[in-house]
Amino acid sequence: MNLIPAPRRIERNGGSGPFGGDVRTGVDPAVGPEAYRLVVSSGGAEIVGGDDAGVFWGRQTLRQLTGPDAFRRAPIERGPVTVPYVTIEDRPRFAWRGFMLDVARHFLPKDDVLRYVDLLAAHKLNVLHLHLTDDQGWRIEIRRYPRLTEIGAWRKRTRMGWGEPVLWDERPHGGFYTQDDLREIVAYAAERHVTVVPEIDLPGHSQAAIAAYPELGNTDVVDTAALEVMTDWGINRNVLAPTDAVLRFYEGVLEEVLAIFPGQFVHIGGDECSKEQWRGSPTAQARIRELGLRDEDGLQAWMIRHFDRWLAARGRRLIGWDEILEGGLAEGAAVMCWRWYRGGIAAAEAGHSVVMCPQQEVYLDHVQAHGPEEPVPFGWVHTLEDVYRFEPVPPRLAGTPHAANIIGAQANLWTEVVENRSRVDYQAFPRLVAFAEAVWSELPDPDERDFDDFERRMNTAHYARLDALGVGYRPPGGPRPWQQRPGVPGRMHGKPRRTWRMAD
Ligand code: TNX
Repeated sequence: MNLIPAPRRIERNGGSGPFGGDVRTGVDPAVGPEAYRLVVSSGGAEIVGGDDAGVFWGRQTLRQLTGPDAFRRAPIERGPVTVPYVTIEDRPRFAWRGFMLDVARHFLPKDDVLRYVDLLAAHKLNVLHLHLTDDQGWRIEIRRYPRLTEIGAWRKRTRMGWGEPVLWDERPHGGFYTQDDLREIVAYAAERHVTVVPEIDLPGHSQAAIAAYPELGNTDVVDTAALEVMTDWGINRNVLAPTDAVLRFYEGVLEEVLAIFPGQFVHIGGDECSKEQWRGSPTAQARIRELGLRDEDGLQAWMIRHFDRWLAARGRRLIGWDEILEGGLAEGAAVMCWRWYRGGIAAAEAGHSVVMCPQQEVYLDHVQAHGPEEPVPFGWVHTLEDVYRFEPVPPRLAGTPHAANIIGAQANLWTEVVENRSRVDYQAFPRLVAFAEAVWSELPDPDERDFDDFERRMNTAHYARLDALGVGYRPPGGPRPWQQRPGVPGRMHGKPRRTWRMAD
């Protein structure tokens, strides 16, 4: 059977027969969260889920059993569908099975986001993390601060690729989601048991906000009124000022965010905050002294802790990139570990929930094969097989009580070199399929995993499902001519990347 992600237990009841679409469903909490039992027989299909999500995942499995055409948007006339008679018992390994889309570097229209919700659901992935703000664009309507999108959602031009020669796409770029668009995305996702996690990145990655409201920046060291929405890539010096006015401003932003996104977690970024301006800013230095902090890192930690408490007081939980660990975190806050495994291990050992998304393993903006024909090659090479062998629980935590703090994992797709839906498809697929199996299925240790079997299931069924879905994946033989970007430079990282054994 060619199911992906592989279910925990399959029993063949012998034979197969036509399927007329008869599905009976029920919920029995004893089955467990997100778990299901699917029985297919000559009498039709029966799905008992531990909850509504379990029933829904059971339906996704049944859909795969009925063949690739089930993934088209409407039935095509091809005669009766034959299904194997089976009993399947299945449940996810992790509660957080996520995918991050960076809609800040390149805006992705609402319709494309909704389509990704469908693609995640078909693979039993259940978290869509939207990276909504960055130096290069602010993508969420905030009614009390209209300039965030009037100014912050648009940039004059865009750096093409990330290396030499320096090339520009001279067309202005931008876009944003209205609050109603986002409510629609949240509701559409909820119908498919996908939670949308919004990210408002602070105090770094904030130049688009500063371009809109110059008083948010370090006005005593730079002329922030002259700043524009950033047009190229990399870690940026222009960060938020550590003032009360800035805290109040972002509380205002987050109040509107909370009203749109009902989920437990709110992501406040916290990554890659340059300390250069704070070192030179009399205002920042006075703040450090006044708060009795050691240095600029303490200042960043103080800002993060402020929002940690602010969110907790409103019944939500903060999640942020692993830099937020550096100043000590309140109970309840969660960490997204992107720099190797170290931060995730420390956070899990300190009792925090951790989502593993190491860039050395599951960054889908990174290139997926060697070779000159790969479009705008960036990062390390993560092949389909590498992603299939991704293990969220590092060896040092395996078998310890801290392992339970690894609540899941996430594949991240940054979009500096990924400018539209077809490039997103190319980077995400097929690797997101391997990721889905790594976070749903109970797989052995990385080196023991049967990648040949996974590849067989891809070749005999899953590429046909992706074709039916209209996904512009990277074919196993390499990019099609129109998927290449000759002449647009990338930026490859140097070090080798197989890391899971080096995790601690
Ligand atoms: C690091 S991951 C970043 C992003 C970049 C990405 C490129 C993280 C928290 N920060 O801002 O887009 O690398 O791979």
